[in-house]
Amino acid sequence: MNNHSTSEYSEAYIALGANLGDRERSLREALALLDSREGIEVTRCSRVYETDPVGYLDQPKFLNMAAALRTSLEPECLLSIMLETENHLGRVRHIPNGPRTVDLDLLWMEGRRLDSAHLTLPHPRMMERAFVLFPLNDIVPQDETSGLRQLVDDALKKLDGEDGITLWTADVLGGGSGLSAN
Ligand code: PH2
Ligand code: MG
Ligand code: MG
Repeated sequence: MNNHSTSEYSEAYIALGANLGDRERSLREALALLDSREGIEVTRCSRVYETDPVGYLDQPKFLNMAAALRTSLEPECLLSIMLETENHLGRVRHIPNGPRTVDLDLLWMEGRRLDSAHLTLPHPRMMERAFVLFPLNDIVPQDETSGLRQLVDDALKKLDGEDGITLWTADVLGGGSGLSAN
């Protein structure tokens, strides 16, 4: 029985990016690894976009996507599992903002605000980046209650256009059947 209005679970939104190696496979594996962890369930995935690099320009194009997670973990704990997942998939940090097999960024957790040494929520730059906003726009429901829908709508209006972003695939997991047990 559970008559409480608050849940022990939160909905978290993450951004995924990859621009080295088999990019699509890295995204898929990152999602499967996250989903396999205790306290994390991947509930929705955006389409995948191919995007021109932003910031540090002399690097290959990215594949970017976003996912919604249902999690019982606190933000810092979720973040450390995301970093473990990056490391597991062979990410080596050479150049800040440079090429990577997979980059996982925690964007939003039900409007929670946090400013610690390792983590700032909401993610400070997410609303300026088309490669984050387009994927998010795919998966934030119209009736999302923590304010993210409104933020995404407002930010999309301020964007210059669709420069540097093309749709890569509508279904990175293949067949739309979700994540298979592994
Ligand atoms: N990530 C960065 C810097 N630049 N550009 C694109 N297109 N996609 C990214 O994911 C990306 C970037 C830092 O994490
Ligand atoms: Mg990033
Ligand atoms: Mg990152």
